[in-house]
Amino acid sequence: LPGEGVPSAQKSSWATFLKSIASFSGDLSSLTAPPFILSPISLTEFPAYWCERPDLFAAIADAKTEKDRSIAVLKWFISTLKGQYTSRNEKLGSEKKPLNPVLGELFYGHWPDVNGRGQTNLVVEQVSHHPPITAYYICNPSKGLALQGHSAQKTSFSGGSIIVKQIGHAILAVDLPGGGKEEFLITLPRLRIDGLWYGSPYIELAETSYIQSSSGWLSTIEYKGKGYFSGRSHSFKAVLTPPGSSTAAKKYEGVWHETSKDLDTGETFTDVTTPKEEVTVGPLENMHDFESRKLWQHVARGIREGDYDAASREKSKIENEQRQRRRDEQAAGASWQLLHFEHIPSDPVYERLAKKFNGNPPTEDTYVFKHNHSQTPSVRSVPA
Ligand code: CLR
Repeated sequence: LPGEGVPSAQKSSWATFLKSIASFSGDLSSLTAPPFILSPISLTEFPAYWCERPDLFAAIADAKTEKDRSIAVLKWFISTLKGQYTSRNEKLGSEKKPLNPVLGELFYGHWPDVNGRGQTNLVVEQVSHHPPITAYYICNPSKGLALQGHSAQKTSFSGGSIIVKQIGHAILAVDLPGGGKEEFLITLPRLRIDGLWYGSPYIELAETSYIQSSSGWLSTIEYKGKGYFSGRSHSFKAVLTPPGSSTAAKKYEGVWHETSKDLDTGETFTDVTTPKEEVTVGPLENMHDFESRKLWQHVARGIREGDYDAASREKSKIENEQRQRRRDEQAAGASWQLLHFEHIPSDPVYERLAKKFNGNPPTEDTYVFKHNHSQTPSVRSVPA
């Protein structure tokens, strides 16, 4: 039934919210939504989804050939999708509206070294507030792996769904045993947020995303939902093509939230029915004021405990403090300095790799991580 997932006291405010998104395109984060749809988690925590299968991430470094590394990257990438796009439904009952990070918000975490896979470190910084842009760096120094990316969204409304175009890309750099690096450009799929009418939103992926290796191997991943070629939600097909050829060397098919298989051998390719490993985060007492969980703690508590007046009071405090900061900066003729990332107008790695598969756009800006691998576990020195 329409509005089924909406608490009765919030039905009219949900209807108002839907009307406002229908007549709106751009930055959804600024729209006021009814309390039941609010998540106590900030968008700066989302990059952790990239590494909740740290073994699959580490396995990329153990592959021996260009082809096998491309297969390992594809396998790891597909295995992140369930966490990226369905975990709020599993944890919070439906897709929710995340907290909109403040400029300079930080999120640090790691996944411990288990069985020689090496420790993986995560650094996230909100590098823009208007529009919201989140930059991240994930590395496993002992395996010579580093993922750097940034994420923004352009939203529109169509046929009762929110369409989210992901802006940004990720580059995975793999140190090769004989020296040198192999690089992978990862583009991001389009999202459709369905179930709005019922008040229980969920994500479906659409269209195509790519993983282009500097070695020339290319993965093309096609996403479909219910009622398309497979009739199942969260379906995908992936083909891996060798350098300079469009003839598939490998084909995979399945559902990204459960399992998929290698179409030639029939063997299982991905299986995410086993538990994932959530990121380890240090204690709140040791956090700087700008670290996400500390910054939002009172808002998050209000949302979790259903005390929405407290949540909105605390949120206003943060927003007012931010506005004051911007005014002070302007008066001083200063601007906010990013801590871990540097903005560059055009990413040379993106440009070089996008050219190989006629990627669109041909160039993109990026946020480069300023430190090196070995610094990531201790980058928690934040200016006052
Ligand atoms: C952020 C980058 C991650 C993958 C990801 C998953 C869910 C997306 C999120 C990104 C961006 C913000 C998002 C969210 C789902 C809902 C939310 C689009 C792309 C919007 C802002 C909230 C809409 C409100 C409805 C739920 C009513 O790697």
